[in-house]
Amino acid sequence: MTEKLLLSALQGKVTRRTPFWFMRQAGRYLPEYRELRAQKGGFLNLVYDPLAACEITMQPIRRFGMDGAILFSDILVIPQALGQSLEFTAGEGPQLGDLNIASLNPARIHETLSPIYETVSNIRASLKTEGFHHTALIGFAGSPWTLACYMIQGQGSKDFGKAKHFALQNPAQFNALLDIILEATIAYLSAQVKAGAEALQLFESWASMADTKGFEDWIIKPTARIVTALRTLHPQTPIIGFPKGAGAMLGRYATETGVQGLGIDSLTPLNWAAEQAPGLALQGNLDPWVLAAGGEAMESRALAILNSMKNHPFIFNLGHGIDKSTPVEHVETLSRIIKEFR
Ligand code: 1CP
Repeated sequence: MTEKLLLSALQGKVTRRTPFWFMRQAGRYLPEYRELRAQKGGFLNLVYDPLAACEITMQPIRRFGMDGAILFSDILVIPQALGQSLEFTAGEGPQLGDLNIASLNPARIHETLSPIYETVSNIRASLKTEGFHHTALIGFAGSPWTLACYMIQGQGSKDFGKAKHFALQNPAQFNALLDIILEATIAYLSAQVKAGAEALQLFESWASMADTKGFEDWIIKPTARIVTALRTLHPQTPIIGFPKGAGAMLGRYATETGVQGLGIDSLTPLNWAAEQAPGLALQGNLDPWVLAAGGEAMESRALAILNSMKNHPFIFNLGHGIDKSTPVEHVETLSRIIKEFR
């Protein structure tokens, strides 16, 4: 059996070659993605189409041979499955409808989400039939705080001010909302594992919006509950937490949530992160704009990352998602640099 290096790293092993994948590795920088999206008439049509979403997941794997294939979906399908309306208008990002916490129903999420489980099993089958035996299938969800930010704010935001106001002024209602999201997330991720996901990532994209107390209450505690529940249901399935912008709270996230892997953003030194996170695999952290720019700056920074982590369980990734302006050739070059590094 071919060793899946990404899973070995998440078991705490230093691997013979550094496994890699890139956040947003499927998406608009790829011409074959833009073509399929135009055909299907919109992002959510792709997400709920198990054949199209599988195809899109496979597109970057065929080109670059990553060690991780991440399910093509979005974190905002959970609010939608809970009953809040969701739209993606071209060029404008997500728009969520009015939030009525009392009407959200975690018991019914599978009615909306079952096509996504079918996508997961399709991807697992495609990886096998297309011969990508070294590639692990990564399922994912947004973490409760980040999802609550979108659900209250109704859209992306520079400060999520409305969401923070709500959290601070209505703690009981806010905690009820976190609990609902948490329950849905456990059920959703467990279903992804049953359908074939081999590792899971929790995206806490807006960790930087909390203060230190909020970080404990809204980020660490709910994440720990999700991790405990999933590790009980699926003890073999490692979980990567990615608290983007956690800063000096990274160590507490690493030691108190129970995750096996830690995603690192581009402004956090990897060596410092390793000290904060004893026993955990690290994943990161090339700036996506360094990838977009390419050239010598990209090569030297990529090699510096690889060298600094060569004796540590490590998965090469970006510090955030690939930008749509990124030339495909830069992704090719970076993939080659990582694969050839020893
Ligand atoms: O084609 C398009 O126009 C849609 C662009 C797009 C894509 C390709 C969106 C809209 N989402 C995605 C896919 C996606 N989203 C994946 C697929 C797997 C892969 O990495 O290849 C994943 C893991 C996500 C997760 C996601 N969605 C996050 C967490 C990661 C991050 O970027 O911080 C977040 C915050 C979202 C919300 C979202 N979805 C899409 C946009 C433009 C946004 C950001 C909205 C905002 O805050 O303004």
